Amino acid sequence: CQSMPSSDMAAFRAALAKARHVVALTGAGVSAESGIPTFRGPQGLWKKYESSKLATPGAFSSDPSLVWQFYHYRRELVLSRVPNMAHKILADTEKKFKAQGLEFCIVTQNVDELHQRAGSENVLELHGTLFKTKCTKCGDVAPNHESPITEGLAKSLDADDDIPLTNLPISDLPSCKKCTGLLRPAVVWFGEALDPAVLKEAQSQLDKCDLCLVIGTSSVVYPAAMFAPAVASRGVPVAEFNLEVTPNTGIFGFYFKGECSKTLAEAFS
Ligand code: BJW
Ligand code: ZN
Repeated sequence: CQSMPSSDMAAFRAALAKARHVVALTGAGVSAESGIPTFRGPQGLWKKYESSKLATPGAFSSDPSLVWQFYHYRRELVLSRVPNMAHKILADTEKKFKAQGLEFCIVTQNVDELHQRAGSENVLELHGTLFKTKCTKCGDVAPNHESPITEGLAKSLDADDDIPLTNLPISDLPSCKKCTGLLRPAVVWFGEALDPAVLKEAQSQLDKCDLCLVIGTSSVVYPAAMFAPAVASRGVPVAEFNLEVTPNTGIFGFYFKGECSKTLAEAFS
C-alpha cells in the first residue's frame, strides 16, 4: 500500500536547499495560466478535436491542409500569449543555480517556447516546437516564427477558434526554401520517435539530478511519463506540482496541489 506523498513545503525547501542538480519536467499545465489550452481534461484540446486526426503522421499525409490549420491556429494563439509566473520562477531559479555553480535544467513536453521566452536557457524540448518546420522531402529543420506562416492559412482561419473545413491546396501550405517540398511542424506526433539526441541528453540529466520537479503534466504520454518514476526509484526526491493527482503521484515524495504559479511561488520563495 502506498502512502500519500508529503505536502510539507518546509521539507521541500530543505531538499531544495541541498540540491545541486535539479531537473524540472514540465507539461501543458505550466502554460495553462498563460491561456494556452492543455491536451487532456475538460477544456483540453483532445476533447474538441480528435488527436488521431491531427497529431499523427498518418493524419498529416492524408490531410495536410487540416493539420496545418490546427498548427497555424496554435502558433498564432501562442504568439499572442506571454509566459506566466510559473515560467518566470523556473527561469529565475535557473539563473540563481548557475550563479552558484549548480545545475538546473528544464525537460519540457511543451511545444510553445514559453520557457525560453521567460528566460530559461537550459531547455530540452522532448516533443519539438511549434516554431520550427521540417521538410517532408529533404528533411531540413528550420526555425520559423513567421506570423502568419502563409497567407493561405491566414485566410482560412479568422479570429474563429474552430477548425474550418476549408481544403487548402498544397500551394497555400508552408514550403521548403531549399527544395520547395511540403513542410510540416517539427513536433513529435503519436507513433513517432523522439529526437535521439534530445532523448539522450534528457536521460543523462535525469540520471544525474538530485532533485526532480514534475510540473503540470498528466504523466500519461510515453516515454516522458516514465522519467520521474525512474528518478524516484533511485531514491532521489521528486516533487509533483499539479491541479490533480496523476497516475504517478503515489510514488513521489512530495505533492503540491493547485495552480503551479501559486505552488511554485511558495516553494521557491
Ligand atoms: C495544471 C495546471 C496548472 C492544468 N497548474 N497543473 C501504450 C503504452 C505506452 C505507450 C503507448 C501506448 N500506446 C501508445 C503509446 C505511445 C504513445 C503514448 O504515450 N500514448 C499514450 C497517450 C498512451 N507515445 C508516443 O507515440 C511517443 N512516441 C513513441 O512512443 O515512439 C516509439 C517509437 C520508437 C521508435 C520508433 C518509432 C516509435 C510520442 C509521443 C508524442 C506526444 N505528442 C504530443 C503532441 C505534440 C505536438 C502538439 O502539441 O500538437 O505531445 S501529444 C500531447 O501530450 C503533447 C504533450 O506534450 C503530451 C503530454 O501532455 P501533457 O503536457 O502532460 O498535458 P496534459 O493536457 O495531458 O496534462 C496537463 C496537466 O496539467 C494535467 O495533469 C492538469 O491537471 C495539469 N494542470 N493546469 C498545475 N495551472
Ligand atoms: Zn526541403
